[in-house]
Amino acid sequence: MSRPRVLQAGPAMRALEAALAAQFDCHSLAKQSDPKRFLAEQGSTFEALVTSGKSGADGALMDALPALKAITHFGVGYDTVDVTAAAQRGIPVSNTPDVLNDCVADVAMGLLIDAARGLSASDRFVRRGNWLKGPFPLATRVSGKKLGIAGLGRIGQAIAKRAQGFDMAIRYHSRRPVAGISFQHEPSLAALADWCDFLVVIVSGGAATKHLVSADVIRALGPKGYLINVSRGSVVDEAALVDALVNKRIAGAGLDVFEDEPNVPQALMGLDNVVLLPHLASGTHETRQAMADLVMANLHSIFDTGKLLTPVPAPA
Ligand code: NAP
Ligand code: 8YV
Repeated sequence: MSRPRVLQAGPAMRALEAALAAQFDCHSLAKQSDPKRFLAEQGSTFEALVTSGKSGADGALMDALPALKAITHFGVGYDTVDVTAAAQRGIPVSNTPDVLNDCVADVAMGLLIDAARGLSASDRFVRRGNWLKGPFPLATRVSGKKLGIAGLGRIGQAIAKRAQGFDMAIRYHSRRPVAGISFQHEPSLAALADWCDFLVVIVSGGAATKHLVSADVIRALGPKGYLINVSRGSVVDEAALVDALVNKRIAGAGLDVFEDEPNVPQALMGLDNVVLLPHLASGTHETRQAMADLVMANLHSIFDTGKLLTPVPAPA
């Protein structure tokens, strides 16, 4: 029996590419010398598309793949997949939820502690030989402080669990209160920013959350507040954040994501009040392998049962 034909939209981790090649008749669109011509000649033969945050999938690509039974997305945040276009064409979409909660929450706490205690900045201080000239300046305490979480979903709850170990008081913002959660729900993100010492952002990306962390929210955080963003760069008004960091109108920030990755605003490069990470929160061998396994499991499920294992919700 011939193996189902699967199209890979862009590059993927080596282990996923190997599994795709071994288990399906898989072809990479990015590796074609003329992707448009390739789609015109062979697009109708593909039954599944594998994509990622970087490659995404728009309606035009879906139109070029008329036999598509599913889109499987490597990553939980699927904001670069046009889910409305997929729903209109009856194509289900899967993502990779839950398997990355722990690693992303670990990095959120790591960024928070680094931003407050200046770990990265003090490492630079030692390497520059500055310790020989005097002590590193005092920093900000983390334990027992007030934590605001924007987005108390799967990862937000894993962050809250860790923060409880640091005796932090926790409140959260989302559109709806989460059932069965005792932390106080705050309907206004600006009010949450005003209350907390640390605001961790872990909402979903996309049009609905674009610049949710606005200049007003950053203002409400104030000169003693820290912003930690592990969700998507689009969620924060980056120009307003850069302005606040440069002019010390917030105490600091820890950022894993940016509006125009991998481009990071030049104005942040020389600042010690911001920790800059290259979108690595899920980037451990164990978690990325679990994400790849879930992509493969979704593909087998759609071909064996006609259903995805971890479908994303239908667009509103
Ligand atoms: P999730 O379980 O779906 O949680 C998303 C949360 O965002 C929910 O609490 C949701 O609550 C809230 N939310 C959504 N739209 C909102 C809006 N307009 N205003 C306020 N709150 C809103 O998702 P998850 O698995 O925790 O993942 C969250 C996001 O983290 C992903 O979508 C992805 O973008 C990002 N992420 C980043 C990395 C990284 O490497 N840095 C890794 C993994 C995930 P309501 O629906 O009630 O509003
Ligand atoms: C990955 C992510 O870095 O899952 C997500 O939403 O942002 C990260 O886990 C990304 O998906 C890899 O393409």
